[in-house]
Amino acid sequence: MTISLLIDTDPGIDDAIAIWLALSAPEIEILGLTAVLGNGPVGPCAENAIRILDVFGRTDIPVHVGAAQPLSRSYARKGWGVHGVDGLGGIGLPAPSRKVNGEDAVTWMAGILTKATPSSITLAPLGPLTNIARLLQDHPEAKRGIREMIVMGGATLPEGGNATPHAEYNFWLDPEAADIVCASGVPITLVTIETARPVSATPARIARIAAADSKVARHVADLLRAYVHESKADALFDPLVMVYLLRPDLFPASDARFRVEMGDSPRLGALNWQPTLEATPHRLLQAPDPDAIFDFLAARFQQHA
Ligand SMILES: [Ca+2]
Repeated sequence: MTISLLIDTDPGIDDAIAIWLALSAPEIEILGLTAVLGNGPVGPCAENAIRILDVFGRTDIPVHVGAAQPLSRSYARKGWGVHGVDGLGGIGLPAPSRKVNGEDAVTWMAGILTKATPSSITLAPLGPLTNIARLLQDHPEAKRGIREMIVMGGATLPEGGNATPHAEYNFWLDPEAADIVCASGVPITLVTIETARPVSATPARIARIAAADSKVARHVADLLRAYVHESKADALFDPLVMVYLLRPDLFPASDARFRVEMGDSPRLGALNWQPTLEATPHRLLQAPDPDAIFDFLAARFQQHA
C-alpha cells in the first residue's frame, strides 16, 4: 500500500536527507511540502525545500509557505547554525528552479485532508509544530483525513535537551504548538533525541553512503560531512522519520502518554511523558541499530542516479 505523505519541514541538512529518502522510496507518494520556521526563517526554508526537490527533478510536488512566527512567541533567529551558510551545508546545490505555490500552507493542507478518504494521509512534521497546530485548531474537520503523524521532537531523558538542558529544539521553539498537537488525539509516533543520538554520522558511515555512488548519495555524503564539521551533535534526526515509515521493524517502540511542559518554567518545552499499558495515541521510538540504518540509507540511495 502506498503511503500518502505530507511533509512539514524547515530545511535544514537532516530535513534534506529525509526528503530525499522519501523521494527515493516507491512506497511513498509525497503530496506536497509545507515550510515552517525553524532551522531558519520560513521563506528561505521554503526555497530550500524547492532546491531539495530539484535534485530529483520533482517540479510536480507543490511547496507551500507556512508560519513565519511561533503561535505566541517571537522568533528572531539569523543564520543557520549547524546547517551551514545556506541551510543546506553550503555544498553548492543550485538556486530554486521556481517560486513557491501561492496558497498558505495550512489552508492548503486543510483542503487536501478534508477531501481525503478518512485516515488515509500520513503527516511527517520535521520542524517546529506551528503549522500542524494551526491546522488542527483552525480546521478541525481536517483531522479525519489524518492516518497518523511521525514527529521529530522531544527528549525523553531529564537532561536530554539540545535547545535547553531539558528541551529539544523543535518543541522548545514553539511549545504551545507542540502541546496542542500532542493533546489532539491524533496518533503520534515520536522520534526523539534519544532515538537518534546513537545514529551518528561517523566517517566510516559517511563513507558507506558515499560508496553508494549515485548523485543523491554524493549529495548526502557532502551534507553529512558539512553537518559533522559544523556540529558536535552529528546524529541523524529527521531521516529517521522516513526510515521508520519504510522499515518500522528497525525500531523498538513503547506506548506512552505525553504532553509538553508549558508556562514559566526552566523546563519550558520539555517532553513530559510516562509509559502506559492502556490504549493511547502516543508511541515513543527507541534507538535503532545505527549500522542497520546507514546500510538501509546506502541501499536506498544507491538505487537512484
Ligand atoms: Ca527539521
